[in-house]
Amino acid sequence: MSPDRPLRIGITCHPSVGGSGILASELGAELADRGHEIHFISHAPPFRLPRSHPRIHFHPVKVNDYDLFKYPDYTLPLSVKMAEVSAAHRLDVLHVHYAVPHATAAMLAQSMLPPASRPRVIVTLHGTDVMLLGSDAGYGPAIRHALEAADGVTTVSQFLKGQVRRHLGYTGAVEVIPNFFAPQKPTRTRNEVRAELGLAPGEAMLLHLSNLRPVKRIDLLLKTVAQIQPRHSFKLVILAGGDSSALTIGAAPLGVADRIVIRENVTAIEDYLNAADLGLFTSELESFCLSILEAMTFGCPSVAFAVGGIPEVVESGQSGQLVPFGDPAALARTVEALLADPTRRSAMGTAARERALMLFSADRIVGRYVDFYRRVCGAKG
Ligand code: GMT
Repeated sequence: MSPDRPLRIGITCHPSVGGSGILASELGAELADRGHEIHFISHAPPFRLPRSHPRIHFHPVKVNDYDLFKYPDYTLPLSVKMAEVSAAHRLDVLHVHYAVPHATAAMLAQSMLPPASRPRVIVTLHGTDVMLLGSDAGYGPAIRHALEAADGVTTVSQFLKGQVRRHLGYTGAVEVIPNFFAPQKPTRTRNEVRAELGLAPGEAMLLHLSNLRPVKRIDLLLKTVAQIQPRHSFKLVILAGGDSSALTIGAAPLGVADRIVIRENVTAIEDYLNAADLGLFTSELESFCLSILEAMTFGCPSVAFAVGGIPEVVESGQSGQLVPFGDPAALARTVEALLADPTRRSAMGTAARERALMLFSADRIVGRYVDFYRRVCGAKG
């Protein structure tokens, strides 16, 4: 293969709001901007995928609703669609994000095709596919089998690479390619956004973005907010990728309902990132934490627990502040100290932005995926 020929790449991810789907969509968009032909294969168009781009195509997978099955099956129609798109568009690579069920479907698709027209399969592992499903006896062996059959495996942090061996016993090569963020321009000014959110002059804007799954420990987020003083110095804006009714219910008994503003399924996240003063995250585990990176890109440092791959993203004390897991009081004190010291917060924000651009921008990372694709294609072809 000529080293300059644009690649034909199939991408499959979970299209719902979640880090792996967001990363896969942004990677597809960036690859298309660099001249590669991108084919998304999924049951719905991924969240945040540009709606019209001449080199981005979407191939829907129809999910069955046969009475015969108690649970609808997605893996088989996905694999058939992957094989169909691979053959019709002569794909070089099928790049699947999140192992379950995509790695197995890609493996099946590959084996349905004649050897000469098989795309290379690359699996990017994102987090819970390893740390949760990898240790589930009903999934682990299937995930490991699919990784062994794949042509390339990547993880989004060094931490997650270690977890692949630990949870799955997979000992093959794993390439670490960190997440990246390619922000859009904000569509509104900082003041417009703060007015929309009802922030009073002088009130600091804390920001939390997540899908509110149990691993995000929203219980600890609310306990932290309940301990931040002075009480009227801030509001916490939560961009929720999903139903936030449990969050509202949990806020009332802690007396923090008036400190919290919730927005669900926001697409123009840049408007909010640009208006925020400090990120606040309470996950018990994260392979990376894309949301912290998104905030960093806008010069907004975060306070978080030092878990999983977060210390690879944030240098504590420089580009954000990390505290040991499980101590909301420590998080609250850290937030208070940074809210009280705008000079330090601003220096941290500058360091956060520089680090984000230096290590985790599209320009730094997308080329590493392209090099990896070409290496994997060259190695087999
Ligand atoms: O847990 C989530 O929020 C979703 C999950 C996913 O698969 O979409 O996120 C994982 O992938 C993100 C993108 O690589 C990482 O930034 C998150 O840290 C990771 N989540 C966990 O490891 C729990």
